[in-house]
Amino acid sequence: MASPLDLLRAQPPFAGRLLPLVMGIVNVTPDSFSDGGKHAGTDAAVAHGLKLVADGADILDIGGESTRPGAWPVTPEQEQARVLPVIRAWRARGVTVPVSIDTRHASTARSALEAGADIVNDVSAATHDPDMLRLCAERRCVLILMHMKGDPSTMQQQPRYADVVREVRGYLAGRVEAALAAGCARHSLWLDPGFGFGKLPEHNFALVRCLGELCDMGHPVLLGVSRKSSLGHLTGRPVEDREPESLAAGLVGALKGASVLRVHEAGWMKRALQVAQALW
Ligand code: PMM
Repeated sequence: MASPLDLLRAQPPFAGRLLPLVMGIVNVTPDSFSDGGKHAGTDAAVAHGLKLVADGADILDIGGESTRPGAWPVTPEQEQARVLPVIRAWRARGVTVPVSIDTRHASTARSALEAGADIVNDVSAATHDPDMLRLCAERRCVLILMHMKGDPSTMQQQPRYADVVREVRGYLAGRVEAALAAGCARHSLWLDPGFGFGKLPEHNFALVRCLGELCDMGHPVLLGVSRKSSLGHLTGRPVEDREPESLAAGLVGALKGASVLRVHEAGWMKRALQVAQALW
């Protein structure tokens, strides 16, 4: 099984950096904003992950708690009951791609890593649970540190920034320092501007436009634009009809230097990247 870091290093060159990896999303939740309820049962979630891998996903990201604006938290127990059987089933069925656990709870991250996950994707940048950094340091796993202003229940209530790019960059630099102080290895920290998390469309677009400034921090940068409402804001399309928007935004992210694209339609993103790479 290739480690996430080996996968990143083995990517072909693209636009002055490397072609991004594609992370396919499996939300085992009744209420995620983009695909809520579609893969809420274990069997449906297992099957969806297998399809994403068959479509070419390089990584699977599984989450059991919705972080859509206004969402209320779930308990770690509820979250684990949703995600652990799915991760175990993927491994039992021979899935070899790295699995990322999208959680803010250290207990969920720990049990997911034991069940076969490799990466911790924490939308709170390990601020929600005081045990998260220590756990990731001990397990030497990749940790994704994402910027979010506030928390999901309040984050879209009039977010304000003087300079969003500077603020997000400064915040992520601080979280990198905290993770290093807790014993995490520098190369295992991936950064994410948190598209849609406590940001207006203009903030999200500025962060993609200036993604190079985050990439220059020396860590792989993950971008999650797929089906997000700022894209719908541009074209007026509802969430279930935003694939062209998602592919276009993903490609811009790739050209700006993203190392990982978190998407719902992994096969379509892979095909778009293949063409972009051939023509570039
Ligand atoms: N977006 C969502 C959930 N988890 N994790 C990271 N690292 N980055 C994101 O942009 C992100 C995330 C919400 O989107 P979804 O409901 O479509 O999964």
